[in-house]
Amino acid sequence: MSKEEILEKLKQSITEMDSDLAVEVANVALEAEIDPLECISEGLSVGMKEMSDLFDEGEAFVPELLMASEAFESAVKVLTSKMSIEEKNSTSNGTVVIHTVQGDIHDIGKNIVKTMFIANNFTVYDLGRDVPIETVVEKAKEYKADFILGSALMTTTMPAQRDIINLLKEEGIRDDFIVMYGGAPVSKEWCDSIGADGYTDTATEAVAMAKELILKKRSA
Ligand code: B12
Repeated sequence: MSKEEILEKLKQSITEMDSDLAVEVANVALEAEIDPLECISEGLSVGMKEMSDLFDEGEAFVPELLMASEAFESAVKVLTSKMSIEEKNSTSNGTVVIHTVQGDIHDIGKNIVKTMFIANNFTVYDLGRDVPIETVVEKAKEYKADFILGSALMTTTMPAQRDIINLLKEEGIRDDFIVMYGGAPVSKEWCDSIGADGYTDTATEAVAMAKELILKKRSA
């Protein structure tokens, strides 16, 4: 199989919600020594985006989205198993505390973002979903995080993103962290209005932005 065929098959394994196929093709990709990151961003993530779009058009439903995300995670497990061995000795790009905000249990997108950060050699602490504002701030301090990453999938839970920033300000530690937010209803305008440092609507762009922001911070 050519690289293009492998990427296409990885995408297909997600849109067909087929975990067995996802694992099988991930193994083929490893054997063919195709960059695991490319497999995730140009294969699996493309499939996940297609599933999200199908949902928005009323052509796919929640159980299908969940099965697709299971296939996604099974393939990522295979793809990153080799990477972790290769990259054992390399330095972390930064420490990340990631969560889904208080009151919100949607974590499919958060898990994709987490996967991409782990795959790009960040040290990631996943606090889970429905995480109280105070816990996010406490854990960010405890882990000496460079980044606070937060996902919100409902308009009713977005205000928790603002409250986290306000709590950081109250404690006088706002500038200790790079705060990036995302999730379907979240926008750049919202993030600017609450004083977040970054917003992207895909996990791949989030990694690129994080690398840029930390470089800027370290050279400031
Ligand atoms: C799957 C789903 C569920 C699943 C969640 C399973 C799970 N483990 O996550 C279940 C069935 C449990 C569920 C429950 C509910 N849901 Co729901 N759900 C969805 C659905 C269909 C898809 C969300 C999803 O996973 N998308 C796919 C992922 C890959 O996309 P994503 O999260 O946007 O992530 C990408 C980007 O946004 C970005 N990103 C994400 N996070 C971050 C973070 C950072 C830092 C960055 C930079 C980027 C980034 O990168 C990701 C990958 O590229 C959406 C509809 C939609 N179109 O969003 C409704 C939706 C979010 N749900 C909704 C609702 C109302 C609910 C419920 C309240 C329903 C109910 N009455 O019980 C409950 C919520 C309970 C709660 N307290 O949270 C509404 C929210 C409406 C609103 N107020 O805004 C939506 C929009 C559906 C609708 N149209 O009404 N839901």
